[in-house]
Parts: sequence; C-alpha cells; structure tokens
Amino acid sequence: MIFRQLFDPQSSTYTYLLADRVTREAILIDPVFEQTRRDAALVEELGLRLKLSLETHVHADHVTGAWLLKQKLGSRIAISAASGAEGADVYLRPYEKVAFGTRELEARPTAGHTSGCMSYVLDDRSMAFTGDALFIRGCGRTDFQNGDAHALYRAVRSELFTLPDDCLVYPGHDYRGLTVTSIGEEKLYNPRLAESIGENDFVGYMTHLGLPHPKQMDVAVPANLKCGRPEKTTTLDPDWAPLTYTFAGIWEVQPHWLEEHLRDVQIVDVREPDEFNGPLGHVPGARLIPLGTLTARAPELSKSQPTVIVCRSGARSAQATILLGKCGFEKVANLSGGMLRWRAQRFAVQGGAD
Ligand SMILES: N[C@@H](CCC(=O)N[C@@H](CS)C(=O)NCC(=O)O)C(=O)O
Ligand SMILES: [Fe+2]
Repeated sequence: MIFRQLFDPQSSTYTYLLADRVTREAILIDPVFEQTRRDAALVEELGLRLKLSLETHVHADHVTGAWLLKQKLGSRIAISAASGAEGADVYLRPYEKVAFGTRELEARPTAGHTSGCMSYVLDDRSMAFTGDALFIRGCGRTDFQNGDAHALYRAVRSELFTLPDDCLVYPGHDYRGLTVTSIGEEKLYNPRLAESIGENDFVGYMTHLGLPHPKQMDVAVPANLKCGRPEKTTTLDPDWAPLTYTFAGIWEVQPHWLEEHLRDVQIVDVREPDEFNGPLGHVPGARLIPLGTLTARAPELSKSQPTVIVCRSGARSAQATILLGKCGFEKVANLSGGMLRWRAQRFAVQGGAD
C-alpha cells in the first residue's frame, strides 16, 4: 500500500493518503481546503486516481477540502450518515467497508468528540485513523457539536482498544508535532483514557478542560456541514496560463505553451552570464538577471505582466519563483525542465551552439 501523512500547520490537522499500489486507486482522509493544491499535486505526481475523500467528522477548526477535490479530481465525498452533513456522495453506516483497489477500511462509530465521528481501520488491522476520537496521549474535546464524554469513553474502549496492541494509531490532529502512536501505548499511557482510568474520572477531566472555542469555528462548521462547498465559488488557481502546481509548491509552465506565448510574458533567465551566452543559448527575448541579484533587481520587472523564469534545468528558476513571490509578484511560473528540455524539444533559441 502507498501511504503518506500530510500536515496542515495552520490547524495542526493530519491528512492521510492511502492508495493501492497495483490499481492506483486512492483515498484521502480529512483533506484541508487550503491544502487542496498540494494534495492534488501529490496524487498526480504519484500517478494515483483519487476515488474518495473520507471525513472522520464535521470539523470545527478548519474547512474540509472534500468539495474542492471533487471539482479538481472528480473524487466522491464520504462521511458518516450520523454527521448531518449535506452534499456527500456516500453516507457511511457503522461497520461499513470503504474499498480502494484491493484494500479496504472499516468505518467504526467513535462518537463523543462530535455525535457523528467515525474512525477508519485498515483491513489487516495494522492502522487506525481515529480522527479526533483518540489523539496521541490525548483525545478530542467533547464540549460542542453534541459532544459527549461518556460516549467517547465507551467508543474508545469498544471500538479502538479492542484492536491489536501493535495497531498504529494515526490521529486527526497533534498540537505538539507527534505523528503516530499505537493502541498498546495508548491503553497504557493515555493520561485521559488509559485502561486503568474509570469513566467518571475521564468525564471529570473532560468537563474541566477549559479550552476556548476554535478560532475558525463559526466559519468551519457551516462550511463542513456542506462538505466544504464555499458560499461563493472563487477561482483560487491562476488562469493566465495552463499552469501545473507541484507537490514541491511551485507553479510550472510547459515549454510548448511558452513557445506560443513568447510575446505575452516577460521571460527572466536566472543563470550566470557565461551560461546565458554559452552553448545552450537562451529563450528568445529572455532578460538575464542572475539568481543572486534577482531580489535587488526585481523592481526592473513588471508586476502586472506574467513572468516566466528560466534556468538550465528548472531548479534555480524554481527558487526564483519563490523569491519573486516574496517580492509581491503574483503571476510567476517556472519553465518546466529549463533550457535542457527547451532544447531537447527543439524550440527556437537565441545564441548557443547547434
Ligand atoms: N486553538 C485551536 C483549537 C482547536 C481545537 O479545539 N481542536 C479540537 C479538535 S477540532 C480539540 O479537540 N482540541 C483538543 C485540545 O486542544 O486539547 C483552534 O483555534 O483551532
Ligand atoms: Fe474536530
């Protein structure tokens, strides 16, 4: 199986990508709206087909990326029937199976943080995705969205602590940077829920957490009750060229597009002068601004005209797109593959050797 743990630093949320190595069918558990580009880029770079996005619950602290992923990649949206969310394609019942390729997850009802929480357990019981039911040495709060500490205590015991001790637990959040735990560890060391702790002790602990409500709660809950569909559809992606966003966080343009639009953009070559005038030559009309001088010379460039950045292989120019972004340039893209690919595809060059 292909497995990746992804993190949203704004809300300390974990998103999990699971995919069948053979069929390339993939599932994303708890995607975050603002990370949709990143997640879609990873799915594409790994050569996967996103079948489904799967929510552990209606989140109170961030908006789900489920709806936006459906628009971008055609994935279906799954959430528990008990969540009360509208706009999903699949409403899961307790113990329903969710397949991706030859693998499957079982939806286990773990209400308590919210009344519609589900945890997802992998077919061989080696991994459990517990959302906000069980954290690493902690658990989700129970003071809103029909939260119920009694229910959470019982669900953790009946649905999670019955899993093998070496089953890895991947939570919905971690606020300290921890990434994974196991059922055995949590049964022993969870300060709220360890096996030795009684239900009333747990309820007392949860009643006195005294946490402020999540900052995004008033926005996040209504949006998540619609599976992340925004009130107004905004175009988040730049539309001046058919750009691709890489998992590395760079917008890229393909050589064939640039060749047809040489006059519509400013082309900046960030190599050194001897390379610009060397055997590879340069893109017709390109302006030479070596990477080391780019920030200082950025005022020479227009912010309103789109900028395409070029170097030998596409690496220094990728860094240059980040530098120009920091200087306030919004329409910037990297020429994918740099001069090497430009020459390999036999597009016109100025200077250079044959
Ligand atoms: N400061 C965070 C709080 C987030 C929060 O309350 N998270 C919930 C999960 S949705 C929780 O259970 N937190 C447990 C804790 O903070 O101990 C925010 O404003 O977003
Ligand atoms: Fe939550």
